[in-house]
Amino acid sequence: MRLRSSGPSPFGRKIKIAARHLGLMDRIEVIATSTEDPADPVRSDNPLGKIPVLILDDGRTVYDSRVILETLDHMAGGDAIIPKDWDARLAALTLQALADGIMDASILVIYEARMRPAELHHEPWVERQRDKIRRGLAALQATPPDLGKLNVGTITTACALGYLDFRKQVDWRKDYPGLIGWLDAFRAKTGAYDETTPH
Ligand SMILES: N[C@@H](CCC(=O)N[C@@H](CS)C(=O)NCC(=O)O)C(=O)O
Repeated sequence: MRLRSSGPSPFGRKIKIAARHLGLMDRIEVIATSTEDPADPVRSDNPLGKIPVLILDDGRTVYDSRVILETLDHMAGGDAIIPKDWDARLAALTLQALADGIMDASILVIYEARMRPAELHHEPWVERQRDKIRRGLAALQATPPDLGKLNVGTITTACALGYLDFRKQVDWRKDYPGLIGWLDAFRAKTGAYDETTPH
């Protein structure tokens, strides 16, 4: 299989952590992808032009990160990173939605600076995105996710914190210190987090 992704992509990191954790990474070749290059083939694999995209051995293309994780869970026999038990499943999927939302807002903060001319930069809109990040982090700190068995929710939460460490949209370590121990505990559970740190 081939995975279109980039080193810094937090959504791509979800896939890399999950694939390593499930022992599937040796079946995946990572193809460096630039979503900003109009000539990059990613746009023919995913009309949205977004990464990650997983290209299966039979040629089917799978996106977005949630569906790819669903696919990896299926390949690992099911109940691997997406719990079968309904209550646990609901909690994991909702946590994934929250952490994905933090990453969406975090990416928009970066894109505002990178993609829009400085004279069009609109600070209230950026603050609105930062507020989403802060509310998300506050919710996570208030009820730290259970780390018993890694799942799509906890993997995505770790990626969200890692992306904020990398791009520094907010200083979560100062403002939400209760999450520092959580991330350390996640890292202790799987080497895949440190192996996929963006540089
Ligand atoms: N919902 C998507 C979000 C993916 C996403 O936003 N990826 C970013 C890079 S981390 C991207 O491709 N951005 C390019 C663009 O929005 O055009 C997922 O879960 O995979």
